[in-house]
Amino acid sequence: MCTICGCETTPHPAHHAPETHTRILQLEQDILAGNNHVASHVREHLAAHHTLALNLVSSPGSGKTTLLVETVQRLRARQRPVAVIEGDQQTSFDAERIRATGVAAIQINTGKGCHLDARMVHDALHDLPALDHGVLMIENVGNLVCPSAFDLGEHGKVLVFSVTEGEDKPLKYPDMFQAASLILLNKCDLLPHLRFDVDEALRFIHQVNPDAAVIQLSATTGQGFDDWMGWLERQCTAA
Ligand SMILES: Nc1nc2c(ncn2[C@@H]2O[C@H](COP(=O)(O)OP(=O)(O)OP(=O)(O)O)[C@@H](O)[C@H]2O)c(=O)[nH]1
Ligand SMILES: [Mg+2]
Repeated sequence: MCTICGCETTPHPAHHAPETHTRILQLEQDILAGNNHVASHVREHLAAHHTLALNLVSSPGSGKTTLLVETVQRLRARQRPVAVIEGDQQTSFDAERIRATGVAAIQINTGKGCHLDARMVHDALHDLPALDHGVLMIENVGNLVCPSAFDLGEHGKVLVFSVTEGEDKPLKYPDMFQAASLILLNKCDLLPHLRFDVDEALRFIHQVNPDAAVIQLSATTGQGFDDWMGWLERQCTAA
């Protein structure tokens, strides 16, 4: 149940009297504190195995799974242990796309929920091999709002922002853009066919998150992947 956006059965605070707001805010704080507690266990497990964990967030269809399919194959070619946790409301399509590469993947279906939480990741880790000095990729549910509030025990959030979404998304969804350590500007192969101003998008990104690193790439052509893999290797070393 998500008290951040009111998905599933929880009513949104805006629809309630002030005294109810207080109660809902308390509930939100309790849920986030409980989540953070489990996230710290996940972080301990990852640290014990020197595993880098990244939480891939984006709007639906920005190219997370396409990017992951290409990325896990390149990591395997570099002898990096790698596994994927896939989050979607329904279907196991994305986990099947990952498993087709030979990489272990766990699919989590959140039903009416709009984000992964730390408990889901914690439980999925029981079904994955240990990834000593490797990488755990977590593809969150496609949603630019709620996943920003939930720590999964990851080292960082990587936001996949595709050029078909419009330059204004950093200003419309600032929480998610602020939460990201790295922003992958995806589908750059389509730029010649779109009216998307890259400079303006970069300006908006840095307006809400001045420290964000940005890599321009294409998950389908492989353009920009050397920079992305280089960034990953540096994070692995740090982890
Ligand atoms: N042209 C182009 N298309 C891309 C690129 N990356 C992904 N796509 C296409 O975008 C569509 C969505 O890609 P997915 O990888 O399924 O996106 P996703 O973010 O995993 O989607 P959800 O899991 O549903 O949120 C597919 O048709 C992909 O082929 C890219 O770099 N360039
Ligand atoms: Mg996907």
